[in-house]
Order: sequence, then C-alpha cells, then structure tokens
Amino acid sequence: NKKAFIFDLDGVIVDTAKYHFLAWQKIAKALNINFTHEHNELLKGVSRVRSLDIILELGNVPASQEDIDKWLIQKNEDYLSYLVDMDESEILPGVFNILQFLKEQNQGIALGSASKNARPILEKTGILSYFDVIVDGNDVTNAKPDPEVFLKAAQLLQVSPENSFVFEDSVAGVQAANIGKMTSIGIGSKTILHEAHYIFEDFNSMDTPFIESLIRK
Ligand code: B16
Ligand code: MG
Repeated sequence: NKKAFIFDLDGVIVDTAKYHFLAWQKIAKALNINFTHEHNELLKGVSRVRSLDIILELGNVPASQEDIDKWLIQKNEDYLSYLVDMDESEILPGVFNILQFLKEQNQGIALGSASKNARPILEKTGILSYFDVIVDGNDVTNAKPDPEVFLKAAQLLQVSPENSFVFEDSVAGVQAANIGKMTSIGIGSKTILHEAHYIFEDFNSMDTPFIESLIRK
C-alpha cells in the first residue's frame, strides 16, 4: 500500500528562511522600513508577491506596479546569490534518513512548496532524485492555506488525499493540508503549529515506528 509523503521545502528540508530574510531586509532598508526576524515569520510559506505586499504594508509604503516588479526582481537576484554556495550540509537534521527510509519502503515522495526556486535548491543539496513528484510555486495559482499545491502532488502520485501525509513548518501549510483532508505533520514549535495532527521538533525526534504506522494506516 503506497502512501504519499509530501514535503514542504523551506523550514522542513532546508532553512532558506535565513536567506529570504537577508534579501528582504535589503529591500526594506532601502525603503526605510523596519523589518525584523519576527516580521520574517509572517513570510514563511507565503509567496514572493504576497511577501512584498506584507513588507510594504508594514512600512505603509505606497508603490506603483513598476516599483513592485523591480523590487521583486531585486529580491530574487539577491536571494539567488545566497544559494550559489548551497550544498548537502544545509539539509536539516534527519531529512536524509526519512527520505532514504521512504524510498526503501516504496512510498510516494513529493515536494509541495510555494517557492519558484525549489528545483535548483534540491539539485544543489543533492536530494532531487528522491522526489517522484515536484509541485512548486511555478505550478499553482492559489497559495497556502489553499490546498492546491498538496492536492496536485497527491494526484500526480495517484494517491488519495486521505492516504497523504504533509510535513510543514508554517501555519498556512498545516491549514492547507487539513483543508485538503490530508494528515498534517508539523515540524517545529508545538505552540505555533497546534492545528497539526502530529507535531515534531525535527525529523530526528520522529522514530521509525511512527513512520511505519503511517505507511500501515
Ligand atoms: P521564492 P516553502 C516558501 O517556501 C517560503 O517559506 C517563503 O518565505 C517564500 O516567500 C516562498 O517560498 C516563495 O519563494 O521567492 O523562492 O519563489 O516553505 O513553501 O517551501
Ligand atoms: Mg515552509
């Protein structure tokens, strides 16, 4: 019995939030907007366009479409410059092990991310080949908490939502999985991700019997 295991990217597989932060901070500084690490939490799992919206709202800065387009390009160019040196050392704890285990068990493995840069990140960190299916920001029109990204992934794996498990670090992502009638597994803080069906600090605190129980569910 094949199940679908769908992984978010940023915050679950790699910590790219720190690079998103640096790139957004440059834009914010240039616009005289105070942008802190706490503000950065609001951008997790959120699309690039919506992230800029949130930052401009924080600073009450009006902007023309032309400005917006320019800043989005600047932000992404700067973000990509941080990815140049990325390698497998950036894979978060326990991720390799679970991917390897799921592969051995012949389970469906998918990526479900809001990022438009997902493929190069998986390539650079050396884990692209583990994924049977990749659904990212280039493939969806509705952002999380809309379940589109996860539903597409399950569909491509030919597994029903009820037999799909989603690993997520963001509130919007957990909600998306729940709305899609999937099992949500929060990776991170119990207080922030309390809507998830299960919550673990990281993949190292998730043992093999737990994953086996999901496969047999
Ligand atoms: P990009 P995820 C999300 O990735 C990030 O959490 C979010 O902060 C970012 O704005 C979004 O990807 C878009 O990324 O600018 O690379 O297209 O958590 O859904 O994997
Ligand atoms: Mg995330």
